[in-house]
Amino acid sequence: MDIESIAAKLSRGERIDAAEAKLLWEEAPLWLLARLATEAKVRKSGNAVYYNKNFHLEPTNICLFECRFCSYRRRKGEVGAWDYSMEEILAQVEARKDSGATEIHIVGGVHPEHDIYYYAEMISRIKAIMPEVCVKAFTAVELHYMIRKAGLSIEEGLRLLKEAGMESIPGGGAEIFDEKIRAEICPGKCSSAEWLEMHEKAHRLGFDSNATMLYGHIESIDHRIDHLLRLRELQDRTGGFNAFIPLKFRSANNGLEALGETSVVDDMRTLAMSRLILDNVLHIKAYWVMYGKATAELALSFGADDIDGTIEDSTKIYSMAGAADAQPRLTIAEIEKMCAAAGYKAVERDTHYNEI
Ligand code: V47
Ligand code: SF4
Repeated sequence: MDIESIAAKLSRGERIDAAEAKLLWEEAPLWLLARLATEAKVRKSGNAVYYNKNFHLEPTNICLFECRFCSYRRRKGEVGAWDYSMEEILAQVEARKDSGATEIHIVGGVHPEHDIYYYAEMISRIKAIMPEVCVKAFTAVELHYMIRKAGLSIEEGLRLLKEAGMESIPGGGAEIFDEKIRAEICPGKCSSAEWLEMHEKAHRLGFDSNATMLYGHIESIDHRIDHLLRLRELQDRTGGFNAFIPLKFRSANNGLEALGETSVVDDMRTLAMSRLILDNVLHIKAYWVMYGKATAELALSFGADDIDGTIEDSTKIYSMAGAADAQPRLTIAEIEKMCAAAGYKAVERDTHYNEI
């Protein structure tokens, strides 16, 4: 096994195993990863780079977990905590109902008192205001907690939310699947097996979803490869993942601050290797709110074919962890310019990647 033969295999569209991925990840020159990832991207999405018009709702940052990488969570009553009422959330939707958004992404802390019936009501009242919008809501971690708390089976809980109008599940909460690393960075949170089970059951009930990986903290390349292979294995069985999103650990204001942040070169290698290992996932998202605009543009030469949303990315997860823009905004003209500079065409999509 050498780099040249692995590269030839990838160019023929063949799958690589863990050992081949490790050699490539650790030793291939950067230009080769860019070339191979670009070939794989073009096979899947031609000259398109996707974006969508969405906005975020973050009902609360009160959370009963204490993930060490999180800059966002607060205890009830602590300075910086928020917990919007139902009426306040609906007012946020009302204010943006004519914005042209096709997606609302709802995510937040795991609040000990808000239950699944409260969130089902929230979704159905949002849909009454914006009937056409796609609600992409709750990480597997939030879902796992609210469904178990209600004493429901996973299927019963997911069906309840589906009937309320939820269509898709975001990719958060995956972190790193390796059990030892997971126990170090986010003890007590739903396990890797439970995260994967939630997505598998959701796919079987007709939801589609995304998957993420939090990298650049205490994990090794082997842990990243293991994470990607567990996703590839599930995708082989269900085909329900739309996109994979590598999430770069941002170090400000959290329990892992002393680690600092990984390099942009590591970001590019991680994007390219995600594209090459996940041969059965159509889209790789370079989430510009986390990378910043310049790095997101660079990512388009390393296999990414999606840059997520526009309109107003009101998420506070990244600004509170030190990402560059406190009020992130990207106009459509900027997106078009960014994609053209990378040699691609910006294409608007909905949550399910139908072109608009
Ligand atoms: O699970 C928290 C991550 C995730 C930090 O599905 C951090 O379209 C870096 O999953 N540094 C939530 N990352 C956000 C998320 C997401 C974002 C955009 C699009 C989609 C999608 C999903 O944020 C958490 C965690 O992995 N996170 N703190 C931090 N300091
Ligand atoms: Fe809570 Fe999510 Fe932060 Fe973990 S990452 S502490 S689950 S808000």
